[in-house]
Amino acid sequence: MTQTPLKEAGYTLGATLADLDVADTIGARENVLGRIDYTTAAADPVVSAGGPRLALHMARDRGEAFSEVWTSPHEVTAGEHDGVVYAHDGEFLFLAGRIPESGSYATATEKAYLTALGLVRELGYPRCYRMWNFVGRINQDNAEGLENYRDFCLGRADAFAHMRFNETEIPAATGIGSHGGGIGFYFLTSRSGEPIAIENPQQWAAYHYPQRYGPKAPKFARATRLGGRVYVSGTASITGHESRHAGDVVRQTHLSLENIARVIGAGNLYEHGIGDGYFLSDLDQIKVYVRHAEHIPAVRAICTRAFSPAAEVRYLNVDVCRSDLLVEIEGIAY
Ligand code: 3EB
Repeated sequence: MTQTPLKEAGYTLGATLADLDVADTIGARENVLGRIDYTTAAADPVVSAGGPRLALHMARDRGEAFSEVWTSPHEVTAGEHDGVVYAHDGEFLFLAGRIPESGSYATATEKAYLTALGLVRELGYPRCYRMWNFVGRINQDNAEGLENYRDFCLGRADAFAHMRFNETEIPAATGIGSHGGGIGFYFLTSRSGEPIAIENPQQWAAYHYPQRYGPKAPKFARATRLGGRVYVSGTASITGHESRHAGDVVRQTHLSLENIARVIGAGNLYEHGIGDGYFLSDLDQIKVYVRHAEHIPAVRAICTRAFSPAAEVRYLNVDVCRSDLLVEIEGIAY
C-alpha cells in the first residue's frame, strides 16, 4: 500500500450522484469507497470488484433511479463482517448494511448498528459524521402497534447508548421512507478528522425531542462540519419540535429551506466556532424527498430557485418520518 499523506488540507471524499450506467464508469476512474443505488428494488449489500455496494428501493422506475458514489484518491481496502460491508482509505470509512423486513425492528436495528459501530472502532475510524437510514413502511405500525420509524429509533438509541456516544459525537443523518426491503443504512466515518456537530437554534435538538414522537429520540445533529464541508441532515418543516404547515407542501418546502439556510449560515456557524457560512446556493448532492408524487413539480419549482443551477439535485417520491411531513431535504455545503 502506498503511504500517501492523507491529512493534507482539503482532502475529502468525492461524492457524485450519477445515472446508474454512468456510475459504472466512475469506479473505473477512481477508487470507490462505496456505491449506493437508489433504484427499483432493495438488495443485500455486497462487496464486488467495484467496491461495497448497497441497493435501496427508492425509485418507482428506472428513469428515476440513480447512484451515489463515494470515491477516494487513495488506495482502498474493502471487506464484509456480519452482513455489513465496508471500505476504507486510511482516513475515511464507508459502511453499509440492511435489516430485513420484519414485524419488529428495535432489536435487529440495535444489532446491525452495533456491528457497524463496532467495525467503526475496530478499523480505527471512530468519528461518525454522516448516516443515512431508509425505512420501508416507515409510517406503518409494527406487530406491537409501534410505528416502524419509532421502532427503528428505539434500536438506534440503544446502540448509541451501548457505544456511549455523547452529544458532540452525534452524526448528521437522514431518516426517510423507502418503497420496501426492510431498513437500508450507510455511514461515513473518519479516522483523524474531528467532525463538529451543528444544531439549529430554531429547532430542538432531535435527540431531545419529547416522548410524544416515540419512546427514544432520534439520534442525529442538524449538520456536521468536516474538512471544509457541511453535511446537512434531512431537514423538514419543523420548528421547536413541532411539524409546521400540515397539508401545505409549498410552505413546508419554504420552511425546510429556511431551516437549512439557518443551519449553514454564517451566524449559526459562528456560534459553533466555525468561520465561514454558506448559502443554499453552496449546496450540492442534494436529495429532495417528497411524500406525494403530484407535489414534485411545486417542490422542484421552489428548490430550483434556491439551489445553484450547477448543483446535483434528485427528487424521490417516498414517505417522510412523521406522517404530517410532506417533504425533507438534505445536501452538502461546499
Ligand atoms: C426531523 O427533523 C425530521 O431519524 O435519522 C430528519 C433527519 C429526520 C434524520 C433520523 C429524521 C432523521 O426530525 C426527520
